[in-house]
Amino acid sequence: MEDLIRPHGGTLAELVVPRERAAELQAQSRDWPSWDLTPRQVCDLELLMNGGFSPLRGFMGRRDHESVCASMRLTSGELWPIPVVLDLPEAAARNLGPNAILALRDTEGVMLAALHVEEIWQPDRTAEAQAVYGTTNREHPGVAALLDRTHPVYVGGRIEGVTMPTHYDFRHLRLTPAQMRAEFSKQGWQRIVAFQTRNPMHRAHYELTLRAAREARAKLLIHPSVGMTKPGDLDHYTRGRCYQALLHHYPRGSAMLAFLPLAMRMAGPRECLWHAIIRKNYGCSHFIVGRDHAGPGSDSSGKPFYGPYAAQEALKTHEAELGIGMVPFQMMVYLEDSDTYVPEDEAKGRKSLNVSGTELRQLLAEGRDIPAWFTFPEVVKELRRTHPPRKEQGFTVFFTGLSGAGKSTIANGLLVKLLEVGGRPVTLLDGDGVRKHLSSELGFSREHRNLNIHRIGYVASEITKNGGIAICAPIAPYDALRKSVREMIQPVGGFVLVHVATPLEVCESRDRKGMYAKARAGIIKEFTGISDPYEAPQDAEVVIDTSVKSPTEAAQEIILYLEQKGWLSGEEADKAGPREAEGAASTATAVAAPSPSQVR
Ligand code: PPS
Repeated sequence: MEDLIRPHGGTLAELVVPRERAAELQAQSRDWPSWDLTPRQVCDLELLMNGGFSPLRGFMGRRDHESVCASMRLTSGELWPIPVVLDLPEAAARNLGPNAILALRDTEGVMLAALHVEEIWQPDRTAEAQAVYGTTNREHPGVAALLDRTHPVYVGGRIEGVTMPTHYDFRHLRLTPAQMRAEFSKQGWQRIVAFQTRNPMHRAHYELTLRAAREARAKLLIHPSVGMTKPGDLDHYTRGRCYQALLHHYPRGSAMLAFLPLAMRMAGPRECLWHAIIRKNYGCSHFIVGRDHAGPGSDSSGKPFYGPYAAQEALKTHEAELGIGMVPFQMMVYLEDSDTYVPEDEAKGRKSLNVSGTELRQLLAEGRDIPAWFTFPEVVKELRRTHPPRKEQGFTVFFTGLSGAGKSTIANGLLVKLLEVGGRPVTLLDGDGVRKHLSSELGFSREHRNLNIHRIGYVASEITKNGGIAICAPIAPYDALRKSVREMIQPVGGFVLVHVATPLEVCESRDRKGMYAKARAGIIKEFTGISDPYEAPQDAEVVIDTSVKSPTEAAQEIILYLEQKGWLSGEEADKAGPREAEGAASTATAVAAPSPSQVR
């Protein structure tokens, strides 16, 4: 083990205490204040405890924090580019006296560590954002997390680790720095080049890592971050399966795979230094730095947050001090004429091919072929399992509109058509049905309506996530809540907002339930459209006015929209009815609202 690179600061700072001390801390913790860690904090604590963050021995105090922000150094002089701090809400911090010990617990309440509180202070998070990320623009995911999702008080102090966070998945890949070092020694590996990634790996990554290992005359450690990565990234379960599949392509005995429980900050150059330090702690002598390493891309004006090779420059500056060798790499592109991958510089003037992340998602969504030169068949197979084509994914059709606008009638028509098509389970969450079964205690204040819509959105997102079709038909008068439902559902499947925009006069003249008359008479308070607001959506995918369109036509229009966007196949849309909207305009007829029911 002596032959491996030494950890940052000289020794591995593993913070888990012996069993007897852990039992003592656990017994004493009954009298201590405690804090349930956020997912990000659990990641940071894990790397503190396992020595991945050596030489840190706890969450940073104020002077270290300020020094790291200003000069990328701890007060001890060691290079350290990213703050590792414990943020708490004011109320939780208020309970902490000087010399307090705080029990740090996971989300299930298991005590992971004791924090010996040394300092409590209110940081200037805007200044921190500027220093660490070089911007205060919230389009940067690290800045948004810091300014909007970080608590206002920081608490610094020494950690005594009680037990490591539990992981039930990929356990054999979750090696600590000491375990990784032991594994390297066992295999007789001394020169090891680490590859950091938050994405699935394709042929370009494979070629790049092979070349890097050859150049550095080193073995390869594929070391993906599986803590928190950039919002919207592919989940680590799928990535894990892809990496495992890819591993078999490397020459025997030349590559290993392990998971790094890192909560990434996407801080570009600073993050690159941090990644290198962490890999040094894991025993790696070299580190691959590609184009725009750990960068979040560009802002809304198209300006990149960091230069494409700023991270390489940053590590170059500190390479000698850190003692870890950088293996810089340009983007690899595919040359069709020679069927090879080369760095982009070498491809100048020749026809090169690439598939961007967006293009790949599009190919998967449409169920189209993914070129063999781009990735390996096993990787494609894994990606297809997670990204089935749209016609096999779940989706939600969310109706909104005034009472009596015809939402339930169209929703029922759509339900029946989709059941006729078959293939996916369909659930109708009708306004009245939901009020009866999910929200019976709620009234019609803004707060209660929002709660009601949130519940509907949650249920619909679960149905969608699991490949079903949810049809929701509440009034949903507030734009912000409709948007938050969209945000909940879109990452897990389709979301189609249908505005049933039948004019108020028509709804009132129908007055199927006699409610408008009561609302006018003041018997029903806060009635939408009469004594309560309705914010018409500007982002509806389909707009239907039932004073000029029959419910059958309306349902058919939605079916055609779903087909056009790929959520239903052409064959399914054909089964659902004629392509030409039929029938003359008619007034919607009432259909009794069924209870939320799932029908296959
Ligand atoms: S909301 O705002 O989305 O939570 O409303 P929703 O749950 O869809 O309302 C369901 C039905 O409640 C009846 N109702 C009222 N609507 C609006 N305002 C008030 N104050 C009210 N009181 C009762 C109304 O009939 C809604 O059903 P639909 O099917 O829309 O007519």
